[in-house]
Amino acid sequence: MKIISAKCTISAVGPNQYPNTGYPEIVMVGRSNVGKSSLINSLCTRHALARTSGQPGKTQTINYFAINEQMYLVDLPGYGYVEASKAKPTEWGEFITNYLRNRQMIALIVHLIDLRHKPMKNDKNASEWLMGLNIPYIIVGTKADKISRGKLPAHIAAIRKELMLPAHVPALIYSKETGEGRDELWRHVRSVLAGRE
Ligand SMILES: Nc1nc2c(ncn2[C@@H]2O[C@H](COP(=O)(O)OP(=O)(O)OP(=O)(O)O)[C@@H](O)[C@H]2O)c(=O)[nH]1
Ligand SMILES: [Mg+2]
Repeated sequence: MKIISAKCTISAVGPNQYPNTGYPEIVMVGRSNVGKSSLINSLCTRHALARTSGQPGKTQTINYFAINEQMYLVDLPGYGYVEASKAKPTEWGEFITNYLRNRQMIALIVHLIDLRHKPMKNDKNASEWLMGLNIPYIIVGTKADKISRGKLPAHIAAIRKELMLPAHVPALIYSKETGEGRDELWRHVRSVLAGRE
């Protein structure tokens, strides 16, 4: 994907602030610190488009990044970080569950799981809830550079099993350090967007 322009346009905490340009939205979800903001930067080959941090809880609002004036990559706050969230099943604030439940422009939910660890209870809850929304859904295993190559298939298989992913749900790997997975994820995004037209 050739990135001609990538800019942070809006930080929203409620529907009044969502954009009305009509671009489809590709949404990053996952536990705090899993690498959602880093994934947006890496997809755009920009270092500091989305703010990242070694500390969980960095992203606190729904952040829209307009790509090539044709789609948004949407960065969400993570779940599983107690101070940043209310006690929802997915441990997200209500504004996030409302966004995911009601926003018609969502074309794809990208659910990030850290490849180093088995999915936790909150990952399983989130996955089940997200699949119930009936929006195209994909798993991306992050931090692939932290796992030896030979072990990656076993880690992906463990994620598929723990989350009970149906066969039609893709599970890709990604590393922001090496860029591995970038082309494949963009290919998938493009095919999902082509299917909406
Ligand atoms: N080695 C490695 N580190 C990564 C990768 N992706 C993200 N990280 C690191 O993981 C940490 C968290 O990254 P963020 O992108 O801020 O995570 P986030 O999911 O946006 O976190 P919140 O905004 O708190 O929900 C940072 O220290 C990143 O540098 C990756 O592919 N490889
Ligand atoms: Mg973030």
